[in-house]
Amino acid sequence: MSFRHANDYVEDVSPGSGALPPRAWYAGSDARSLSLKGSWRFRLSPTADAEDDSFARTDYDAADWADISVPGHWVLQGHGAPIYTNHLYPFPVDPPRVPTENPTGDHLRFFDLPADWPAGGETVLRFDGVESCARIWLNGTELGEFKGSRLPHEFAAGRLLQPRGNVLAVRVHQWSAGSYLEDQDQWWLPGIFRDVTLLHRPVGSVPDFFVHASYDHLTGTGTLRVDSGVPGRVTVPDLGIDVAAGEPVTVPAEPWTAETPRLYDGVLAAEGERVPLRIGFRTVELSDGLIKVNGRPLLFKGVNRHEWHPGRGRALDLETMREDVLLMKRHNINAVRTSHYPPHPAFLDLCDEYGLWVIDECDLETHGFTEQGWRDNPVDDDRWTPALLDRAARMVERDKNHPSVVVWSLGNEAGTGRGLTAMAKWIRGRDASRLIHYEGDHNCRDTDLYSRMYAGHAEVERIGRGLDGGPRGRRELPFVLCEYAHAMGNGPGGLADYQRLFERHGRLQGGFVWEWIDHGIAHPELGYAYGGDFGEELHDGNFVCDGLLFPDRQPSPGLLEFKKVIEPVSVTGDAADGTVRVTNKYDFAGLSALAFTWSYEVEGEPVESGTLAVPALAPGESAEVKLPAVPAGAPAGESHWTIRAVLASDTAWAPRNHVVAWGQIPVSERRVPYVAATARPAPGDGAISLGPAVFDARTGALRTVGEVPVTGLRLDVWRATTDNDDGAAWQGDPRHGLLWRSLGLHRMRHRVDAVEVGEDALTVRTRVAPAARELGLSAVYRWTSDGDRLRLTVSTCPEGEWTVPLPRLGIRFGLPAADRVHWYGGGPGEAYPDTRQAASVGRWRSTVDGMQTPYVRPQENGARIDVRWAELGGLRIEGDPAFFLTARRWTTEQLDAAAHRTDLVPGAAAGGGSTAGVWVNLDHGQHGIGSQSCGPAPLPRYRLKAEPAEFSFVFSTTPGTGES
Ligand code: IPT
Repeated sequence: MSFRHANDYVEDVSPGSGALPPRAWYAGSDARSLSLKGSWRFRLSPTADAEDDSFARTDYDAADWADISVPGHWVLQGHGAPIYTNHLYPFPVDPPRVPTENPTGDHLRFFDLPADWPAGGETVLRFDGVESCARIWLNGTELGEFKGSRLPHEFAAGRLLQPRGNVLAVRVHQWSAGSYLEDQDQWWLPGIFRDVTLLHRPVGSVPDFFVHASYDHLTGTGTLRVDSGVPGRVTVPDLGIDVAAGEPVTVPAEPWTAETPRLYDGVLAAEGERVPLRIGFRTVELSDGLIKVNGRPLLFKGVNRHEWHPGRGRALDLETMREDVLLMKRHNINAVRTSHYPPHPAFLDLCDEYGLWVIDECDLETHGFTEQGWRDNPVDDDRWTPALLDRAARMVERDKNHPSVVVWSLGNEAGTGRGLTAMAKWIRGRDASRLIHYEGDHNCRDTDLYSRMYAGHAEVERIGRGLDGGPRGRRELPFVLCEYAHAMGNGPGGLADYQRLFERHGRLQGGFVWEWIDHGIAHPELGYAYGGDFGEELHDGNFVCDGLLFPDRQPSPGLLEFKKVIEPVSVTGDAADGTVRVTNKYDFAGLSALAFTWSYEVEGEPVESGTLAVPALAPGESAEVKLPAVPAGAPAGESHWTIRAVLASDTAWAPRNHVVAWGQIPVSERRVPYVAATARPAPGDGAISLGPAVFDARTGALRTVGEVPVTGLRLDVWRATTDNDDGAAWQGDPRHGLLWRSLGLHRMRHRVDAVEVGEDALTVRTRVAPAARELGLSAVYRWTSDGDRLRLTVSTCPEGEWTVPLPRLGIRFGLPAADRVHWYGGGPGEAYPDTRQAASVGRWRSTVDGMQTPYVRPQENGARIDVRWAELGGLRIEGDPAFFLTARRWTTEQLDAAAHRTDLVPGAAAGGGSTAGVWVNLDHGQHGIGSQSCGPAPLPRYRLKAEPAEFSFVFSTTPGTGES
C-alpha cells in the first residue's frame, strides 16, 4: 500500500503551481501596494510531513509562536542553525527526494488593508525570495506553492482579501527538489528572505512591459520601443518623445554605459496605471569576435557578488545594496556578475543608476553531482527542464528592462546538458538584445562568450593569443574569466599580471574577481563564524570567507590592490626627461571628470604640489605631459613625483578629490646608511658590549640596544600560512604551505656554532634547521658599530636539497612594548611581492594594532613593503636594502594556531618565559601570495627561492620613553 502526503509538492521536480506568469519587476507605479515586511509569527518543525495545515485557518491560535522578522532567515534568528558547504549537498543525493528531517517554518502574518485600498481590479501577492520552497494560504484558502528561491512569484489574491483580519500563512521547507538546483557555494539559509508585497492591479493596468532602447553610435541616436500588453502612451520629456506603446521612435540621445550611466526618465501610461521608466539607450553585440557596446569593445573589471550581510544573511536592505554599489564605484570596479542567482531587484536599479555592467545569473547550480561524475544531473534530465525554463523565464522577465544587464548567465557549475540548451534557446527567443553566458559550456554550444574560471596566467595568455585551439565556434569568441583571483584570506596575488594580459590581448575582455564579500556570520564569541562553527556534520570551513570586503564591508587590502590594478588612467614616466605619460584607459569616457595633481616628495614628505594640465584624451589615447621643474630649495634625499587623478567635482558615488588613479615616478635614489665599524666589542661579566648594544657572551644573543631590551633576535623563515599558501584540497602540487609544514619549517631549531669576538665585529655563526631533516640554512650574524648605531649583517646560505621556496627570509625579535609605528617606505597598507601595486612610497604612521589585517581566519598579514626605515618601541631601524616590516602583539606561532580573530589575545606573546609584548619581523624577502586557495600558485618570479642572501639593518634608539 502506498499513500501520498499532502506535502508531495516538496519533492516534485515541477516549479510549482498556482503562480501567475512572470513579468517585469518595477519598484513603483501609481498603483497601490502594501508591504508585508515586519514581524510575523513563526513556528519551526523538524520535518515537513505535518499533515496539519490547520495553522492556515483564520481562527488558528498562534499565541505561543515565536516572532520572526520578514524578510529574514530563521536560522539567523535563533531557530536552528546555518550550514555551509561549498559543493556537497548536505543531504543524501537521491533526486528529487529530500530527507525526512526537513526543517519547516510555518509563518503567519495578520493584516488589514488600508482603509482606502481600491475596490476594483485585482490584487496580487508577490514573494521576491523564499528559500527553498513555500506553500501559501490566504484566509484559509491555498494559493499555491513554488520553488526557485531567488526568483519572484506572484499569486492572484484579490478574491480572498477582506478589509480587515486577513491571515497569510506561509509554510517554508528548508529542503525541496529545488534544493538540487541551488547548490551554490554559500550558507544554506532557509526563510522568507526578500520582500512580501501586496500589489493592487487596477483595471486597465499594465500586465507586463518590455523597454527596447538601443543606441546607434554612427548616428548618435537612440531608438525606443516600449511593448506593453495593453494600449498605452510612452513619454520621455527630455527627448520630446510621446508615442504609443509598441511604436518605435528614433531621436538624438546620449548613450548609457557603465562609465556614463545616462538614464532618461519616462512614463508608460495605460488606462489604469502609470509606470515610471528609467531608460538607458545602449546596444550590446558580438562583432569581430568581441563583446561591443555602442560599437566599442569593453573590458570587464568585475567582481562576483553574492548577497551578504553578516547579521541578516541574504536578506539585504536597500542601504546595504547601495553601499555595495558605492564601494564598487569607488574602487574602479565596472562590472558585477550576480553570482549565482538574480539579486534583489533593487540592486539592478542601482546598477542602472550608478553605472555597472551586469551579468545577471540564473538561480541554478547542481555542483554536487560532480561527486558522482554528473550522473543524474538535473540539467540533463528532461523531467527537470520545465523547472529550468521556469527559472530562466522568471529571471529574464523580471530583469529585462535594466540597461545595466548586458549578459544573461544560465547558472553556475551545473555540468552540461539539454536543459541548459533549452534555457539558452528560450532566452534567445525572448530577448535577442543581450548575450548569453555559461561557464560550464567549454565548447560554447549555447553561449556567446568563451568563459572560464581560475585559469592561470599562462593559459589566459595562450587564449589571448588565440593559441588555445578548441572547436571553431569557440575560437571566434571573446574570452572572459567569470571567476579569477580567489580573494580568500591574504590575497589575491597576481592581479596586475592578469590585468596586463587583459590589456594586451583584445580577445581577453576582462574578468570577475571571486568574490566581493566574505560571508562571515557575526558571532558573539568568534567574531565572525564560518563553516563548522555551527556544528555542521559536513562543511567547508572558511572557504566561505573569500571576499574583497570583510564581512563588515571594510575593504581588505585585496580590494585596494584591485582598485589600483584596474585604475582607468595610467601615469607612467621617467623623471629623467621631465615628462609623464598619461593614458586614458576608460572604454567610453573622456577624462573631463578628472583633475590631475602633482606632488614632489623628498623622503616621503611632500615639498610642493600643484595641478597638472592633461589634454582631453579619448578612450585609449595617451599623451606625454611635461612635469614642472624640481622645486627650488628642495632638500636632498630620495625623491619622487606623485601624480594623482582625482574627481574634479562631486559625483553620485564619491566626492570631489576622490583619488581615482595615481602614479609615482622616482627622481633621485636613496642613499643606504653607512656605519663605520669603529667601536670594539668589549667582553665582560657574561656579556659583550658593542656600541649601544649588549649581547649574551655565551649565545651571542642581543640583549639590549640602549635602554631597549630585545629578545629572541634570530633568523626567521616561517609565516603563519595563508589560505593561498595552503591551497585548496583539489589543487595539484606544489601546495607550498603543506610542503613547508611537512618539512618542519614551522619548528626550526637554531644551533649556535660560534660566538667570535673580533677587532671590530662580533660574529655569531649558527645553523637553522628542522628536526628529522638534513636540510637547513647557515646563518651568520655580524654585528658592528660606530659607537651610536649598531649594524647587523645577516649572511645566510641554504644547505642540503631545497626544492621548495621559503615562506619568508629575515629576522624576528621581541620588544617589551610598542604602540605607534612610523615608517618611510611602501604603505599605507600591507603588500607582498605580487600584491604590491597599491603601496606607494611615503611617510606613514600607524599603530601595532592598526598594522594588523583582520582576516576572518587569522594568517600571515600586515607586512609593509620596501621600508627604508621604521621607528617603533624606542628603536629606529634602517634597512640595507629596504625590507618588509611586520609587528604584532603575538608570535607567528600564535597567529598560525588561531582559528578566529578572537583567538588572538594581546600580551599572550610573553609565553616561553619571554618578556616581549610585541614581535617584529624585518624581512629581506617574502614568498608571493598567489591565489591557490582556488586558482594558480604565485608566478615563478614571485617565489622566494632558497639561495644565498645577505642583508643588513642598522639599529639605534629614538629619544623619548621607548615610544617613537
Ligand atoms: C567556483 C564556484 O563557481 C564558486 O561558487 C566558488 O565556489 C568558487 O569556485 C570558490 O570559492 S567552483 C571552483 C571550485 C572551480
